[in-house]
Amino acid sequence: MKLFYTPGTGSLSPHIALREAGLPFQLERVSLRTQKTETGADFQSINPHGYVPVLQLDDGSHLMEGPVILQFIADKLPDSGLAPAHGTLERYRLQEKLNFICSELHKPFASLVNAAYPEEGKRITRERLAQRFRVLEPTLEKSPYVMGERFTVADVYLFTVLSWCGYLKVDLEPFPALRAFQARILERPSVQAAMKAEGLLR
Ligand SMILES: N[C@@H](CCC(=O)N[C@@H](CS)C(=O)NCC(=O)O)C(=O)O
Repeated sequence: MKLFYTPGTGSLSPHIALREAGLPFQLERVSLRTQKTETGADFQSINPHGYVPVLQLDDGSHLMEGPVILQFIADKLPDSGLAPAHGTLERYRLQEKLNFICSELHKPFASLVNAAYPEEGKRITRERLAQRFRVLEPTLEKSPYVMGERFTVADVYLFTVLSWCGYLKVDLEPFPALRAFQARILERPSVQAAMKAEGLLR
């Protein structure tokens, strides 16, 4: 498998998941600006939407959309516990969390990185994110992970999204449980290794 990634973006979550699962994989860096990969490939021919992550499977086909890629990786190694078994209510709970993180947290951040987006719009986005965090906070006060006592791919996704808060001026100060969660996930060897490989940590 090969992960097309851009350092520090949403592709960090499948990158961490691949390391958590201990699966063999290659990385190919993508410039979102030029839409070229590090080998000179035209990224639009890999994902016509032009966004990461993309996972290239061993048959050469490409899998898109972060929450789906995360579940695919987890299912490669069911014993890892990175996702509950298919068909269980817990699996739907995981999908509920992944969908929430993707649509209610990840996507709003896109407006904060868009230089053309008006400041008033960015202020409203930051307020909306704070509303979402207020609801998430009690969950992480009670339990170490998004799904409770068990570490899953939802945690690597939430960790990745929260890592953008600092430089995009989304205030996590009022959310100590979210900050403790970040610190807890950052300690994992898979997270350290992925962040080092992406040049985000020394
Ligand atoms: N729906 C996609 C969205 C992925 C996404 O927004 N990726 C960002 C990086 S975090 C990106 O590549 N943006 C560049 C672009 O949209 O042109 C997913 O869930 O994987």
